[in-house]
Amino acid sequence: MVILITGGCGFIGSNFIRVILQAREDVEVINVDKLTYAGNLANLLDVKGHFSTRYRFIKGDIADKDFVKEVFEKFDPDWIVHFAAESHVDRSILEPEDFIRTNIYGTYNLLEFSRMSWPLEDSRSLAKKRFLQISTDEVYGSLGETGLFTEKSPYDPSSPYSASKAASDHLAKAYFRTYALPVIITNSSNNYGPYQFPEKLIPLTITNARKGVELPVYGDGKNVRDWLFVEDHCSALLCVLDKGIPGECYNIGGHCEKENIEVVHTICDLLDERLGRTEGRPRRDLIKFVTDRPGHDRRYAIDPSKIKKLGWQPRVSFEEGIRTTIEWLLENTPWVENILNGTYRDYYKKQYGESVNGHP
Ligand code: NAD
Ligand code: TDX
Repeated sequence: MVILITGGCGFIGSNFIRVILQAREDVEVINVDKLTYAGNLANLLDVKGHFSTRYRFIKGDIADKDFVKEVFEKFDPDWIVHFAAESHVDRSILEPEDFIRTNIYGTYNLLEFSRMSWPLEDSRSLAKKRFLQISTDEVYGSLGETGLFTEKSPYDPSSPYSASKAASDHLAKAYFRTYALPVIITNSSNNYGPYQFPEKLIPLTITNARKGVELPVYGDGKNVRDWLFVEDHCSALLCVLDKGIPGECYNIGGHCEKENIEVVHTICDLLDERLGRTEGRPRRDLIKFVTDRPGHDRRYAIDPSKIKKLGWQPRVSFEEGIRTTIEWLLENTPWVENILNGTYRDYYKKQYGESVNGHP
């Protein structure tokens, strides 16, 4: 079984590669990643060592048609698990173009080459194929004070990021309806955990609070996100690959709504407890309320009943997950420092040499 994983050097993709290689001995992973600023080969150093016969990395851009064609011809994948994306909302507000290119056009390329390579007329062979489109709850836009997103909630994206994810989900659905491509879409809530790039709220706050640097909180800090530990997201994806029905969408979340300010307070208090106060002052003093994000969605919250019917449930509480994340970042100081000083971008040259152009 050959699985093509896109964006496997990012946060969720790298966690998922580790999980699936451990869970499934019959699986060979081809990880295709462009290594943008968010892609880090250090996220997979242990995987490269432990699973060298079943894991292969190829540097490349899903928006490059020739590259994607070459990958499909060479590896003839059974499953596509598509994580690759520009993923940060604030960046999409400043410079949307890469979001359109990667998230929409890149997804189109993968769908199109799947359509051309898979035996759409032979239902028995096709039954083994899967195209898993990893999406987000942000496509549904914002909730008011009550209610939950279900799979039937209308798409109503607010940012260039969520609009680009919504567009790619629509394409994926269209490929199921038009060509019977066995597409499944998952819409997950906010993830956190090891290997998350320190631009996102939780790792940014931990990194800054540890150093005693200002903690930016947008607006009044009362926007609500529904937090999910990354390993629970990965187990949900395994469950959907195993038991999900093509053409269906599954919302993934663990009923863990928190206001941003509560998350920041928790991190400050845990770090005070773990490291002592910074210059005698509680870390909460580092909080700075800053100008709000334009189009900032007020509240996200997932109704996960549908995926729970497949037998999935989250195992890690926020209290446990946030402690694990803090400990991981404290134990992996070089991982963070190499990102902050930019040297993480040299891993490719060190591991694969300058002569490799990245093509298979
Ligand atoms: P990330 O930004 O950490 O990683 C993205 C990865 O994709 C990087 O390794 C990057 O190099 C790669 N990539 C970007 N453009 C590419 C291209 N053109 N070709 C090949 N590779 C490319 O993102 P993440 O947080 O791990 O998110 C992964 C997926 O999950 C995304 O599709 C995102 O929309 C979705 N998602 C994320 C969250 C979350 O909370 N982080 C929640 C729900 C859904
Ligand atoms: O410095 C900050 N201060 C702050 O108040 C940052 C970076 C964020 N925030 C707020 C904005 C959001 O309300 O915290 C909340 C979380 O922000 P992000 O970590 O940027 O995540 P979000 O915008 O919710 O999107 C994330 O979850 C859904 C991922 O980045 C997306 O890829 C995913 O689809």
